[in-house]
Amino acid sequence: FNERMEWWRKARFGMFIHWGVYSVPAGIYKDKQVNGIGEWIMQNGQIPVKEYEAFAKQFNPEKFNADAWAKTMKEAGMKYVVITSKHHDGFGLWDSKVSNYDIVDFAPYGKDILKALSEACKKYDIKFGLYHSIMDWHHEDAQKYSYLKDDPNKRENNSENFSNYLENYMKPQIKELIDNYAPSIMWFDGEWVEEFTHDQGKELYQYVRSLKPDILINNRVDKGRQGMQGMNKKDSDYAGDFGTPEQEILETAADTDWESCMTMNDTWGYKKNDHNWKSTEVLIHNLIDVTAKGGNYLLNVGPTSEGIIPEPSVQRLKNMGTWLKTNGMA
Ligand code: FUL
Repeated sequence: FNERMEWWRKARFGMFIHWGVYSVPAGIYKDKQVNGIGEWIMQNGQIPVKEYEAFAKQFNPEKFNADAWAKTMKEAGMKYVVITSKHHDGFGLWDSKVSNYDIVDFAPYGKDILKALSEACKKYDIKFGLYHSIMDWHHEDAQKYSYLKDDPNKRENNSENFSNYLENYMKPQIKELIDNYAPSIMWFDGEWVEEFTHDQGKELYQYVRSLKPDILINNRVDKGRQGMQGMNKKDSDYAGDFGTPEQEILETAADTDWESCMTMNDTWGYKKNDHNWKSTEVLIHNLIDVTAKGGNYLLNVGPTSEGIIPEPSVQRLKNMGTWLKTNGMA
């Protein structure tokens, strides 16, 4: 365990990327602002699957430049990246063979984003990780019929269907991801859905590890695992290599590995009208605070549907990199 955690413990600073179809509406549905975080617009705006798919049909990030993104990470002093292979909306950023709901088969762009980014990261010596949602609002055996409050087809949570989704859709997708991009990290989320069980979580952890023995897996692979839940050493029945406090920094050092993920404004996925940026000073302070307590800092960017990391984020990352260099830390 210590051996496979070694690079990660030294890494300290990584980039989180929330990117997907939600960057098209960018916080606005039917001319109205939808409250809440941008990548949740499908549920928060109660957008029917068909209408959301229409946004996917417009997702065409022509300005995406994988090399420039990896360079931005490098210059910021970041050592790894975790990007959304699939968020709760179910849309994939790679060419999946078990689904056509992805960037290559469903969107006009038609190019494999994960392939381009993983290759660029290799060039800049940045470790590549994937965020993958267990909850899925698009798959009919997952939450498709339960995320809308008044869906006419609504059905009670159904563990039989859900296992079908897990075994015949999610696991094959994860296998594709590991086979194709050899990620260093699998970062799961959405594990709180009713249908998903603790046993399935433990099994999923073992499955991923069997595919790539040295991969790192966050605690949210298992049931009810927000923040540091289950990271207490006594909970050894729980799966997961590191805890994931979200938008918070632990009060004191922990005796287990942890990573604090945080937004630079108030959303993970891009929202046109969110301009509430943290200052560079605050971000540097957070990085120092987290690392002083033995954690890693996973700082988020939410690129636009054109494929651009918002300028205020790029500026702050540049400033952080300069500060780290000036102070002999990068
Ligand atoms: C949460 C998700 O629901 C958010 O959309 C985001 O991805 C955050 C990092 O984790 O659980």
